[in-house]
Amino acid sequence: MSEVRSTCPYCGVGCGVLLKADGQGGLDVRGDPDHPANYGRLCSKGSALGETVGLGERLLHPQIGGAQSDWGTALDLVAGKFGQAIARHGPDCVAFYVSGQLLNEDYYIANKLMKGFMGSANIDTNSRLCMASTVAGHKRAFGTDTVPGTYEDLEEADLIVLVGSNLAWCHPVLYQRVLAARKERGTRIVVIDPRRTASCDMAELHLPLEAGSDVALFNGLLAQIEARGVTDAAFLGNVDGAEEAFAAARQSSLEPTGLDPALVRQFYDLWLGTEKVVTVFSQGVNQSSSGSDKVNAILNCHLATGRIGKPGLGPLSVTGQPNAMGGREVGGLANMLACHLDIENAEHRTAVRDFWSAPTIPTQPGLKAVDMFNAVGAGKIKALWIIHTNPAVSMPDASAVQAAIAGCDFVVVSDITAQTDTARLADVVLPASAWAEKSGTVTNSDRTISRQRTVLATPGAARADWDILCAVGRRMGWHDAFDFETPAEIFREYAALSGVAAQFGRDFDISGFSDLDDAGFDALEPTRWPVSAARRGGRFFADGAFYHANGKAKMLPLTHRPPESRRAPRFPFVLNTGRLRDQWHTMTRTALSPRLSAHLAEPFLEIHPLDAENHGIKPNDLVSVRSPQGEGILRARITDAVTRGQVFAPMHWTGETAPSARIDTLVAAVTDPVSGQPESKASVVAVSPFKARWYGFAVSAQPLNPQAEYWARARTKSGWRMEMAGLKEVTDWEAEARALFGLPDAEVQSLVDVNRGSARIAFFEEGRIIAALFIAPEPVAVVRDYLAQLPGEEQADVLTGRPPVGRPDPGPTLCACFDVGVNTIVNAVETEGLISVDAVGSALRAGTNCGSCRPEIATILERLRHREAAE
Ligand SMILES: Nc1nc2c(c(=O)[nH]1)N[C@H]1C(S)=C(S)[C@@H](COP(=O)(O)OP(=O)(O)OC[C@H]3O[C@@H](n4cnc5c(=O)[nH]c(N)nc54)[C@H](O)[C@@H]3O)O[C@H]1N2
Ligand SMILES: Nc1nc2c(c(=O)[nH]1)N[C@H]1C(S)=C(S)[C@@H](COP(=O)(O)OP(=O)(O)OC[C@H]3O[C@@H](n4cnc5c(=O)[nH]c(N)nc54)[C@H](O)[C@@H]3O)O[C@H]1N2
Ligand code: SF4
Ligand SMILES: [Mo]
Repeated sequence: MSEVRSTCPYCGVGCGVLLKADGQGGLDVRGDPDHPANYGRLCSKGSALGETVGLGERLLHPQIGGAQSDWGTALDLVAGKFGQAIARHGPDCVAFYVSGQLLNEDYYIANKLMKGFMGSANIDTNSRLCMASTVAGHKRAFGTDTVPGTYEDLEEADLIVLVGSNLAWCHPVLYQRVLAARKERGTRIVVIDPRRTASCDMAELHLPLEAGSDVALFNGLLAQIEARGVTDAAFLGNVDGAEEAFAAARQSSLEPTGLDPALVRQFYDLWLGTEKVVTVFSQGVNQSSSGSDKVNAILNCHLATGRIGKPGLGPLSVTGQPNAMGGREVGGLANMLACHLDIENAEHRTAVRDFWSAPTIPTQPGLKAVDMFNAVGAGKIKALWIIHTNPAVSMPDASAVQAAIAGCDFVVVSDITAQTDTARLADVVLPASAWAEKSGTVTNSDRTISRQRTVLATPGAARADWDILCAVGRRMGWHDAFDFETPAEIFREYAALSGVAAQFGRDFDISGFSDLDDAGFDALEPTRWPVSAARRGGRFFADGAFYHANGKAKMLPLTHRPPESRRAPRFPFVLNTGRLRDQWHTMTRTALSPRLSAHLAEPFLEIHPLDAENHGIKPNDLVSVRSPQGEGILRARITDAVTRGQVFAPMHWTGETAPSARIDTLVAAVTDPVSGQPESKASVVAVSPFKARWYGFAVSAQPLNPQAEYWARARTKSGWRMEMAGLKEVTDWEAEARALFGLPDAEVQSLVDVNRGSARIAFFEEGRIIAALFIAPEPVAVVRDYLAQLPGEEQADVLTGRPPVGRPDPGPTLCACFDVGVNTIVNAVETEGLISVDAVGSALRAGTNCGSCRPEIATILERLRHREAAE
């Protein structure tokens, strides 16, 4: 079978992949050398895609009330319940909560069904938690939500400023492109982030600003732009509001940033002195109660200097999800219509309604995510359909969201697995086909539309998301409007609608695709919009033509506002949250890969050494974290990567993987007043040691059944590994272990010291280890990565908890592509005298495929160099 060209289903870089079914249910994956997003590169997550397509946890049939059902029954029920709710309580009593991971075709249909036919604008998306502040900021500045530049700008820039973006881990292929260009032209990198991240390793400067103070920092830059005369007077002729913006910037103080003024001056000098500057921004900007203002503070500086839309310069919002951008184009948010048309504009509404021959169209924006789940909790939403997202984990105040979903009259979830915190609460769970089975299009961060193509057969009764939505639309009586048989037909209709939008002067125009035939759709090459008779691709705004009614851009006068939640004696820390290199959101796919699970196998809380000391927290302790919303337990990671008063935790763990580490149960549901985007990065918490009676580490060939205050499990090549800790007194550890592993009769070896409270227990089948448990009264000291490999092996002396002499312990996996552990790298550096990342690559292959681990290898080299220097 030949390779199929498709697009990676994870981040908004939108890398092209070449896929080949391996005939055993898996996939061989490599980067598409011809795709303009990645030119053959892939990151660790993309490279491991083949490990995540197994059917072990797939949902294969519709479920009603937890029992298997069939499509006819399930679709009738869904259509009936939505229809009855609308008939009884009006259209605004129903809602869809969808996702930036839907394909354009799925998204277009969801939006059409809700806005044009059910008659409400209550369709919002997880992009509200992700891109909403950028959408609002773009619209306020440009009069349209359009990313001006392209990825090539990253290669042509002389200065790249990463604001609230951990590009090295979250958009790794773009980061690789930046590093490659840096080799050639010496591109300088500045990182603006309260936390020192992997993206700082190659940076000239890192500005660890106080959480939420970006407006103050960029106001300061704008004041300097004016003071030092770096403005572009001709360009400012196309910009309204400059005087007011400069005046506000002059009044602004740098104090809220908490930064060393000398460091700030260095940054300003670089920015002012470098024409070709790209300011990349992401969730450290968007996920804030002043998120929209942060975006405009950045855009102000680019507008004032005319540094926009030309090669190598401009603001660049990097999108998170594979189709975050497409969602903004199809009208996936509650406050917009498709194709950049506005819900508040009567002419736009009429045009869309006529185009769809729709019975209705809402005149008001619908509920934004946080308000939507509040309305669900208040009983105002009678029927809710959640598609391709896991809000019981990812929404702020997640326990309240969980309770709201559980209490709603009728909840439908479309997912590829029923084993998510959200699906477990649904009345109906519908089996969706997964990315490798689907066909359609996605739009990436630089407006490039790419195809996802089918490479695997859809298993069981699963169906594509657009197909499920259309089936419900038809059953509700709108046969013609939802009579689609292929994604190509939907794409053509969508493209034709964009032609209507273009008549209103909107920039999103792909009308050039409205008569693309099926073969053309199949063969569609990655294409940057617009695609119309008038223009194709390219950059926006260099010519000073904007999309406000008068054709100008707008600069905004801005004032710093601190995060809504304030530190107080009861809650002395700011809780920052974000992503890890090898996990994707709520882990339903990446956690299926042992390689990806090996990088960081347990949830954690980063805390500064002095704060840890003051709060009695020692390395490897568990910590109890409390906020006004909830509480959790995580592993302490003591590091000066965070500043004092700040703690950081990853967002990924769930009720399925580590129930006490669902970080959004701690996050306050505070939002930006303009965009409605939650402040996911600045809640307040208190932290104290969690004193368990016992601590445990387990490995097992089979899934485990833990019962403890704290547990976190991860997949390994040979099964599972798990950390545990509990308060319950246990007198018979062997019985406890048998229950945990579900092994009532297996052959056992054990070493139990009742007085000390320690136990080491291993189970065997035909001489092979099938499970082992290590218990101690303090955090267990065993060689975890070695033990994790043991299930299935014959190893007599497992109870020592460490490898026998002569068997090296590779340590935690650093290079996921070639499975190279930290210890292996340290050992090679020390014994072979390797001095560069490339030398490590030549010796061990580590870092030579996707490159995602290169920053971490650099850190190891740096650390060893320091140690040598100190010795
Ligand atoms: N590996 C991986 N990659 C991903 C994803 C994933 O789940 N895993 N998800 C994708 C998605 S949907 C998204 S949206 C993107 C997100 O990509 P990023 O935005 O790069 O990722 P985050 O880790 O959420 O946050 C970025 C940084 O913002 C910083 N920050 C916090 N508060 C502030 C502040 O007040 N000011 C500033 N300047 N910075 C602050 C945090 O310390 C953090 O390092 O990643 C995409 N890529
Ligand atoms: N504290 C904190 N919270 C955050 C963030 C943060 O930085 N900090 N970031 C926010 C951001 S930017 C984002 S984007 C969200 C992400 O949060 P979510 O969207 O909730 O997370 P995912 O795990 O991506 O959820 C996707 C779901 O879709 C399912 N799925 C996979 N493929 C398909 C398919 O083809 N069809 C269907 N129907 N379902 C499928 C998956 O199994 C999974 O259950 O989290 C937000 N929450
Ligand atoms: S950078 Fe990685 S996760 Fe993002 S699209 Fe490319 S391969 Fe996929
Ligand atoms: Mo996101």
